[in-house]
Amino acid sequence: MKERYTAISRRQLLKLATGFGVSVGLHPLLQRSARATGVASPMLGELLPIDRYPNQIDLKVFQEQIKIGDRQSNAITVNGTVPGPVIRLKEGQIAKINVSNELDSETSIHWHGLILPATMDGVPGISFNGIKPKTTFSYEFPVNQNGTYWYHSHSGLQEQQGHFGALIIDSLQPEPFSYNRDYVVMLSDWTEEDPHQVLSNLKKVSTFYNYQQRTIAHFSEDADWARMRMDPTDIADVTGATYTYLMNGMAPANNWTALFKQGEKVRLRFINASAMTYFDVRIPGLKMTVVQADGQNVQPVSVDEFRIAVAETYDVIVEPEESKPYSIFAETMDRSGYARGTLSPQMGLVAAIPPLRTRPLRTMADMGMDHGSHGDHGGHGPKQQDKPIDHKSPQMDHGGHGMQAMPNANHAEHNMSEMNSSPAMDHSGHDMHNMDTAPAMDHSGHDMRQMDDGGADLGEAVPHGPDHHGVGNAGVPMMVKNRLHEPGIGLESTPDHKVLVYTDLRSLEPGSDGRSPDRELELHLTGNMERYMWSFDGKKYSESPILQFYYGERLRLTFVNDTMMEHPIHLHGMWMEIDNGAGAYKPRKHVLNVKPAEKCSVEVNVDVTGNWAFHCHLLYHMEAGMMRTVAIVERPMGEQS
Ligand SMILES: [Cu+2]
Repeated sequence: MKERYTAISRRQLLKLATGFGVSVGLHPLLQRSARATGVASPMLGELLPIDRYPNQIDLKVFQEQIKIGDRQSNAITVNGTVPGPVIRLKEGQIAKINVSNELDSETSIHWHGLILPATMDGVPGISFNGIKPKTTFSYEFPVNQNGTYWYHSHSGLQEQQGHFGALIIDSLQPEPFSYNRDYVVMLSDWTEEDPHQVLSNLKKVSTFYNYQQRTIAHFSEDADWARMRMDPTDIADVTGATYTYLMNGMAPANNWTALFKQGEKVRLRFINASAMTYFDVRIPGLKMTVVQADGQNVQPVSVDEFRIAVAETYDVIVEPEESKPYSIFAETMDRSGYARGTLSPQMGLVAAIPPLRTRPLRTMADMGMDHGSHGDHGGHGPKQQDKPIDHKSPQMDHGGHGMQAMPNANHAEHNMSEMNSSPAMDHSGHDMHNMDTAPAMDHSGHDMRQMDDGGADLGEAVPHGPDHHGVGNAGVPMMVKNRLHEPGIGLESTPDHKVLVYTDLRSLEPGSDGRSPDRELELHLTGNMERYMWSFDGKKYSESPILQFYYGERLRLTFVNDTMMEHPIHLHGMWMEIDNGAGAYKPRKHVLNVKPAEKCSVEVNVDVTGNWAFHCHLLYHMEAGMMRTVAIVERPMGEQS
């Protein structure tokens, strides 16, 4: 709450923090959270050196009224705060974390990005039975990695209500970069609405929160978009119409502040803990050097801006040259709002807040109509096809076929001749096993050797396969292409302003496994926006088969995004090595943002056992069914490795 930030001076805060060896929440509920150790105040955000890592950490999950911005609202807190406390662990230790559920409903904590035993991963129904009301579950796992991670509830929609926090693992070895100050910058989206109400609003009217939607009169001109059951203004399902965007739990007006002294290097650990919101992050006047992505060291890249998908983390180092305040500005991808804080030589200073940029519109490329592309390796030049669609523009007929050829769920309408002969046209019996053997899975132009170069036929469009994935999929793009080198919607045209792209990410160390993948699974990201259905391969979680990974294999997972929205795809328990052309230096990530009409691949070393969650990290997409269980099984007899 507001008073929390102003009533106690920063010096007192630091005293508190250091006095306990580990700091505690600054909440009226101090007494109960004081029992927790190994945790730091989320509001403060600063990570101070600690001399002792606790053997045990106690977390308590409450439902209570807290103040966000200037309003009281109903939240689910961890140890009394939103975000919950920053948990500090040390690489090499055994983590023991006791989570007590003070709610009336089941809860859970998933340790996002951690490689640990499946039974400790914290997903009810997959990893364990959840934490029943008024009980405590003790998580215990070895900590075999370091970097910036986070934790959150994996029960229902609790994450939207504030049930998340940062998880920082200090490195055993000296880090390959240096800094004088170290801050967590946790971004989130907050609504005073009950998240179940939000979901039910979306189910009733998928554009419920899209106040920027064109007028009906205008929209009726856009018959082709309507036929695709899509709207070019549909950038985010849930927007600033209901959300307040927070930085370390603080609304823009509360101005979360990170202090620095002139000449210092400051590490900022950005974590996107949003339920639904992508942010574009910049600090006007400062270059940011990206040193970690998803907790993994990368070869440093200097950027002016980066997009952070839901659930991703990026660590950057900045060196403010002047002793003046700088705005830390996190603008939402749909330009409907922002989270904001200040990097400042002293408390109470503010810097100019940039105006929100123009709302972007979906393009031909997002609809899979950009088949004329010839591998735009440069990554930044706006191509003609990437311009927003304007019906008066001849781009609509670009390449010589009209929109009437766009396939959609109405099979009577589409006329792609090769579909008529394909066995995959039988939509009733679509399952993963069939997909592995169906001739239709051999997408044209797909060549394993080519892909071993990094899979990166960047920008080269290939036709979408014939399978439309049934009613769970409103339409498929005609052409899909690898878009890892593209900055993403709204960031295309930024001369003299470097925006991070996935092809910039190169692991600092080469991967230890030189094997080429011996098997490929292709998964389509599917949806029917009008009905707010989201799924993989047109089947929602409740009706989908378990996805089988073979123990010991190196697997290529290929994603084809049939929808016109970005999806942050998250695999639990195993790293995804992004096939971005970096060869042995593929970056390891736990979340991959897959752009509209994109086809891209990751490689996975299947070196764990058990069952794991695999899902879109947009909370309402996951809830609507965009999730699978991955089971690690023995390779079936007779299948070649
Ligand atoms: Cu999604």
